[in-house]
Formats: sequence, structure tokens, C-alpha cells
Amino acid sequence: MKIKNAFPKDFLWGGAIAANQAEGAWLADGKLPNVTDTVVGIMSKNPSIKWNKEKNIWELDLKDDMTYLSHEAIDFYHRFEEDIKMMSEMGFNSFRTSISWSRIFPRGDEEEPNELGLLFYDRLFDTLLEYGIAPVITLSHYETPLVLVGEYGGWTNRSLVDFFERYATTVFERYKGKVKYWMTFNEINNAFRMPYVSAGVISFPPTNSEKPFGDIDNKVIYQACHHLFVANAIATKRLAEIDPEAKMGAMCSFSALATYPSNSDPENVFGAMEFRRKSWFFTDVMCRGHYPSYVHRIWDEEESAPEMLSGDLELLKENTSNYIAFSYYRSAVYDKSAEMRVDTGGAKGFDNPFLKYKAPEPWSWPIDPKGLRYVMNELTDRYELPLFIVENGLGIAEIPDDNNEIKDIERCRYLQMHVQEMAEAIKDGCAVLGYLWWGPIDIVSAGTGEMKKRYGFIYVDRHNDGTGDLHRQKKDSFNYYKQVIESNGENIDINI
Ligand code: BGP
Repeated sequence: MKIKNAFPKDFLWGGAIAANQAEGAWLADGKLPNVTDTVVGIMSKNPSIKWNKEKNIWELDLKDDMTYLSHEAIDFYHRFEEDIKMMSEMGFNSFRTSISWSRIFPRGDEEEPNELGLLFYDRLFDTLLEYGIAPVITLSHYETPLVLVGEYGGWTNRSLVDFFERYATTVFERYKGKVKYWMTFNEINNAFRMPYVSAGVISFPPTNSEKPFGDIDNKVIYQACHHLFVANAIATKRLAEIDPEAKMGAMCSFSALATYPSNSDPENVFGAMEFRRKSWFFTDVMCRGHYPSYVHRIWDEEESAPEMLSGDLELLKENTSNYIAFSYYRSAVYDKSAEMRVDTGGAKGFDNPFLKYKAPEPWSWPIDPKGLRYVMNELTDRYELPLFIVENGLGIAEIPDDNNEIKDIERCRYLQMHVQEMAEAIKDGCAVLGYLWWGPIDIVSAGTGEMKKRYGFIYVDRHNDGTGDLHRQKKDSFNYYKQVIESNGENIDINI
């Protein structure tokens, strides 16, 4: 199967991880905990924290009966040279990860940064560049420092805008010339689905100290979102001042943009539109530079409009994103009779009878490559901005077979189908900067907190119970992705 000249010569091929899912070393070299260090799976409603009524703060409270795999993860912090060498062997010319904010400012409110944290990312970025791999960096991948949540109440507190500006300008100045593509908040549109990890939202002080999220309503979350939008605008402005060559992206989870009405019932068509607006809302603000008209009815009816300071709306208007980074895994179906449940991969409503393939059990996500083309065209029609697919992948519970091999043909097929549709989207007129496979090396799952849910072309010997020697080995898909990259997306035949 050949695709002729679809991808530009400077197309960025590679993979993406997140600090909290790969680095481990969760307290090394001065780092303090962040919100993901307190959960097993980002959908958790029971973070390992407790209310200290003497100090009036939330603080870490690890549970003996829980296994926090992300605390060691795959020890990328100490093994990144070996891992980057393997990614270079696949032909990567770009690689996304996040800077763990609490390595740079451990509490988040310090005046001065932690030099050991800065040094780690110096070494990481220098190693990538030595292999000709461009770093693509997320400033916060669900990694708000725990102190900023436990002592300040997270992003509902306007102070975090200033702390984030200090953090962002510190790393922009430090890594100027090394990082060309930045993005602010991973999947910022998950603020309503996962308010704790996404926006550090918590009851502060709690109405019931046993319930960290007891009295959170949409007004609280819209307030946090407004502060995130202002912080995003300020970071975009400061990056343009500090490193005009660099680009700042908005980053959203856009599987939910591929939400189809279950039939032609106008109720379902309109309902699907309203459900999709829950995602559009975020790029509307960050890429158009103002709050969209439809949100005002919601604010009026819910009494949930956020407090704004004078100058905020001008900041949003004058500092819009340079490109749109997004994750896409699958599509969903909206029906007025079904509750739209969401998880890290997107929304789950109705099964779609027209989709032929599903991911293997136990997650068995529907596989919808044309949904990617649909989302890319919709985004291009609405914003006419360059797109960057910074997460796409298939999680499978797999282990080496009796011959110590992993014959992951399903992963190759998933990749093949999505590369094909991406090529069609480019021919449709979509401007695409690159494609980064989520989890090119097995890492800890965000949604489940497990190692069992493996995305990698590289297997890592670590298991849900914490056992494993962390050795790395290639899966069959390693050579397949290498073939796709070296042909610049033209040769997508599967011959493994
Ligand atoms: C996205 C996150 C990633 C990644 C991905 C896959 O929401 O940005 O961190 O984990 O989901 O989800 P999971 O690991 O739960 O399969």
C-alpha cells in the first residue's frame, strides 16, 4: 500500500510521553509531589491526600494498600539516553514530553528555580538534539505542584497565573533555541471531566474533610479555566518575547470532537453539537481569542460566569495560539437516551455499529481512523491553523510470547489506518506539523495507573504489581514504524 507524496519533507514523525507517566524519580533532586503523584489513574476520585486542620491545607497521605506505579514509572529519569537511542533507531525527528513543573519549582511558589531540575532537562534536550530529534514540550501534563493545590486551592486561585508565568519564562529562557514547539496545558479541555488533575480543583477549605471534591460546581471550574486561559495567553506572549522562533500550541483531547449523532433525530443532532462544544470551547478561547457567544447562555442559566480582572479579555485577544496540538484515539456516538461517559481516550456513549474494528480487551476502544480525518478537517475549517497530532495510539495488554517476541500486528494496523487517513486530511487541505504516537515506549497508563495498558513499540519489563527488571525490548511494530518514517509515510505495507 503506497501513499504518494502526501507528507511534507519536514514532517515531524515521532512519539510522545509525559513526565509523570515515564520519569519516575518522583522525589529526586529536589522535586516535590504533583497532583498525579497522589492518584492511581487520573480519573481517580480518591487522591491520596488528607486535610490538615491545624494548618488548613491538604497534604500528601499515601495509602499502604495502593501501588503508585508512576512514582518509579519506567525510570526514564535515569534511562532516557538508552530510550532516546532506540527512538532514534526508529528514525524519530521529534519527541514530545513534559517538563515536570515541580522539578523546576518544587512547591510552585518559590522565587528561584531548582537548578538540579533545570539540569535534568538540559541533559534530556541536549541528548535529543544530538540524535537530531526536536523536543516538543508540554509545560504541564496534569502536573500542577501539589502545594499549589493543597495550600492555594489550585487554579481557582489567581496566584497560580503568576506562579505559572514565572515557571514558563524560566524554562523559555533556559531552553531558548533548544525547544521550538511548546504547548501549555495537556488536554486543557479535560478540566470539567478531571478537574483535580487537569486544573488542580479541590474543595478549599473542604466542606467535609473526607471529601476533597465535595462542593465543586461548574462556577468553580469555569473560574479555574479562566485562570488557565489567562496563564496560557501570558505564556504565549512571553514566549514570543523571549524566543520569537518558537511556537506555542493549544493542546486538547479531541477524540470527543469526533462525536456523531446516533441518528437523524434533530434532538440527537443538536445534542451532539452541544456535546462537541464542550471541546470547541477551549480552542475557541485560545485560538479565536474571545469567549464564544454560546457560553454566555450557559453562564446565565448556571450562574457560573467566572470573575475576570480588567485587561484579561485583551490578553486573550492579543495572544492566541500559533498551532493546535491534540490527542485523538477514537470516536463516540451521542444519543439523548445515553449518558456520555468519558475516559482518557475520549467519550463513551453508544456503540457505533458501523465501525468494523475494536481494540483488544479489556479496553476494546472502538477504532475509527476516518474520525481522525473528520476532526482534522473540522479544526482546519474552524481555525485555519497548523495542526499537530501529539497523541494517537493503541493500548494493549500484551507480554512477550514463548519465543520472547511481541507480535503486535493490531498496533501496526491501527498505525497504518491512521497514517492513511492523516494523508487524506493533508490532501483535503489540512496543514499538519507532525504525528507523534502516544507512548512509543511502554509507560504508566494515565487513565488506569497501570503498566498493563501498553502503547509502546518498545516493551518495558514492569508490571502492575511493581515487579519487573525494567529492561527494554523491541516489539514487531518497532520495525514497522521505522519503515513508515523512513519512507516519510509512503510505504505503509505491513510485512512483519
Ligand atoms: C491522554 C493523556 C495521555 C495518555 C493518553 C492515553 O488523555 O494525555 O497522558 O495517557 O490519554 O490514556 P491511557 O494512558 O489512560 O490509555
